[in-house]
Amino acid sequence: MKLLLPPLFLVPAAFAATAGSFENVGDTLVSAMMMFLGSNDKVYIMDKAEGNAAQVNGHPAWGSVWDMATQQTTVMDILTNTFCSSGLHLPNGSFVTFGGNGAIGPGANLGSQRYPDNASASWDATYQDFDGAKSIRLLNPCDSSKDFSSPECQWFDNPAVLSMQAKRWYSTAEALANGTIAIIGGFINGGYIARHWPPDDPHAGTELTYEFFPSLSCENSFFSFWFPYSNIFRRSSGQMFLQANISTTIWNYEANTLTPLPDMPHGVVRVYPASGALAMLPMTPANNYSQTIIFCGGSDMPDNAWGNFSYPWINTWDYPASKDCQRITPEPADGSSPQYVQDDDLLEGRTMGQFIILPDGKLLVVNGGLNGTAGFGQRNFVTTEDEMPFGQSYASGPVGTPAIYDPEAPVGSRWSNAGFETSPLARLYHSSALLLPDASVLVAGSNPNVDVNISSNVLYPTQYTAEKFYPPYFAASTRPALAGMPSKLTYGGPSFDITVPASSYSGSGNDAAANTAITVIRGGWTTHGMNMGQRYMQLKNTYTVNEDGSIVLHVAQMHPNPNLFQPGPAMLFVVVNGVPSNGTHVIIGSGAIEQQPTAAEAALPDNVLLSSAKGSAPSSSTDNTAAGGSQGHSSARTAHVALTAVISAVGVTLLAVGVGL
Ligand SMILES: *[C@@H]1O[C@H](CO)[C@@H](O)[C@H](O)[C@H]1NC(C)=O
Ligand SMILES: *[C@@H]1O[C@H](CO)[C@@H](O)[C@H](O)[C@H]1NC(C)=O
Ligand SMILES: *[C@@H]1O[C@H](CO)[C@@H](O)[C@H](O)[C@H]1NC(C)=O
Ligand SMILES: *[C@@H]1O[C@H](CO)[C@@H](O)[C@H](O)[C@H]1NC(C)=O
Ligand SMILES: *[C@@H]1O[C@H](CO)[C@@H](O)[C@H](O)[C@H]1NC(C)=O
Ligand SMILES: *[C@@H]1O[C@H](CO)[C@@H](O)[C@H](O)[C@H]1NC(C)=O
Ligand SMILES: *[C@@H]1O[C@H](CO)[C@@H](O)[C@H](O)[C@H]1NC(C)=O
Ligand SMILES: *[C@@H]1O[C@H](CO)[C@@H](O)[C@H](O)[C@H]1NC(C)=O
Ligand SMILES: *[C@@H]1O[C@H](CO)[C@@H](O)[C@H](O)[C@H]1NC(C)=O
Ligand SMILES: [Cu+2]
Repeated sequence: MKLLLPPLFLVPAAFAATAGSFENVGDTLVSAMMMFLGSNDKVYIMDKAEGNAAQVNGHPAWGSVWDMATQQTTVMDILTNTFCSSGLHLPNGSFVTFGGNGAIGPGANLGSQRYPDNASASWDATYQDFDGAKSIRLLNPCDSSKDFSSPECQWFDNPAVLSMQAKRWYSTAEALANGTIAIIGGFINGGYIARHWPPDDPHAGTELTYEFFPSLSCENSFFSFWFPYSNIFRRSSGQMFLQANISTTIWNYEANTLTPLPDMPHGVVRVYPASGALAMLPMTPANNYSQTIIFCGGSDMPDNAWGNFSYPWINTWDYPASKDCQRITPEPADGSSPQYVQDDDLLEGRTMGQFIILPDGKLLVVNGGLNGTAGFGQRNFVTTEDEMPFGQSYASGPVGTPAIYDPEAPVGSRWSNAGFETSPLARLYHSSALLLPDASVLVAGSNPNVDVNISSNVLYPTQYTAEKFYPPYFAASTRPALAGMPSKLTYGGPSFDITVPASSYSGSGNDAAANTAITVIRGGWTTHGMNMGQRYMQLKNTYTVNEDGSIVLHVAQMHPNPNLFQPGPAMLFVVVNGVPSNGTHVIIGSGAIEQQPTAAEAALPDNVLLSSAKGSAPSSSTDNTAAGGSQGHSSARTAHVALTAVISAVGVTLLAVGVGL
């Protein structure tokens, strides 16, 4: 039977991508506490072991995979409890996750079958999860050419075969330049904060060692305790930048030395459970690939409020989260001592905000709450279980409006949320976000509940709905479509060409060429407001504008220092007039865990402009400074300017940054 519908219903509204809006993009089946982009078409999702309705192999699922094209989700079996693990990419594009909680059953009670002498056999009969505290779980992402149900596409998770030396819950993972992963700290059994409590507890409930994957060598640190989910970035010199509580330190793990840097200003804590947003700002030719870290939000609760390890000693949900933002460059190029620099305040206070670096070099902050902190509990020090006003949540006031930060804009005008929709969904504790290849941002999860709670009277339920947020560049009518995108990038070495057809931009070819950036983004492995491994590097380029209006971009490989952008998977974007192409999946480096081959940067050919380029005013073919007036506004849009002017000097300077400090 043929149905006659009014014309309104014939307009295809599905997959409409309106700039500044949210769109529901499916049910994640498990709550998306952790996510990563596997290949270019699938996002892998992990929850804690809990009573999700979705079943796999006869038990509730806590793993799933979301397909970008169909927006359909499939459950995946994971053996061990992934609750608050850490994770990272490997050089070959695989991903690995570390640690988690013990085997738990309904209500997060410890498993019904316990083998105290054998953690790897500890198991719960209802949820059928094994102890995940020492787990190492590996996933080799399969693209659509493979049969997804085959074992090679599934999680490898077998504690009897592969596990860490120590129990690590809320550990941090950061890669070394050869692709080895350092797995750092973590709680032993969990708590609200790491604290010497009772005061004679020698290690504040935390694991004092760090270890490496895949070697599994385990080392003693000299820290008195590790903060859960410490904020850690590897620096260009190869040492680690470490920030926790209000302390900041450079950790040279090879020499086992600490070099203290200034404390975080205004007493704002950014690490879990204060959970400020943090990211390394784009490394660009214009900033000479310097590494600057930004922290925004978190909490400046007074010391007593953080409680006694078990739970907070105030009603956190009444305590406003911080608006404060700070930047720090751990290795200033001029050799000066690193200092925190006050940045523009967030538009509103946020705990559990999360930075997603966009292809155009701006940063989106999503998720989080106006008051309180991360974490959940059945009570706190002053409130009993039935008096918790926001259920089990230690935060309140979900912030559903994203905001965008332009690191190149003048101080005082870096933040904006103009035209952004407010999501009706609370994204509080255990929510996550990730950049997708279409340059939208996937936002999912939220579950400030000890076990699944979707009852009608819970304010912040276990959230299964995923949304896409469409950044402002979705207003463009045309997205660049490219030819010649590579699938691998090397550290230095021969340049390559990418062709932008005339149909991929509007306006003058010369202007478009001058206003193009080639950017490499690693979205990272996301949980708890962090994207472990998130990086952005703009490649140097020059260009030739052809008669037919097509633009050939002559593109340099990655900066030759693998410490800046460790080996492994990433997305390559071309951003023309501020509008990104779709991202292409690329592997940075050799694909193996080894000292990465590096080469000198190749010289790029001079720019060739066209006097009669499509729609263009006549322009000298040697005029390399055509767009110089816009320098300093957006790195992705204008960084080529610095490059074309100092093309021969830059390589030397960059190498000096890499090894000189
Ligand atoms: C990727 O590397 C890891 C670590 O070396 C290895 O265990 C895994 O099997 C590799 N994946 C593939 C598909 O070769
Ligand atoms: C611990 O449990 C694992 C998994 O069931 C088993 O393979 C292993 O033999 C056990 N080890 C000991 C010492 O009992
Ligand atoms: C953070 O450091 C301060 C100053 O050393 C200390 O008093 C406080 O207890 C620490 N906070 C936490 C949450 O450990
Ligand atoms: C980058 O290096 C160039 C060349 O040495 C120098 O002129 C420029 O000031 C540097 N830029 C920054 C942001 O440090
Ligand atoms: C924290 O304080 C509460 C209330 O006094 C107490 O029940 C709990 O055992 C304490 N936790 C620790 C680790 O001392
Ligand atoms: C869900 O949360 C509500 C509101 O806090 C509470 O009354 C209810 O008992 C919870 N249900 C479960 C299954 O925990
Ligand atoms: C957040 O805290 C402020 C200050 O205590 C309070 O006025 C406000 O009502 C709180 N917001 C929510 C959603 O509870
Ligand atoms: C970008 O990818 C989307 C699918 O996610 C596709 O519909 C679109 O056509 C692609 N655009 C270009 C310019 O390749
Ligand atoms: C990777 O680098 C670390 C630190 O320099 C070193 O300990 C390790 O042996 C290296 N691994 C490989 C496979 O080169
Ligand atoms: Cu958590």
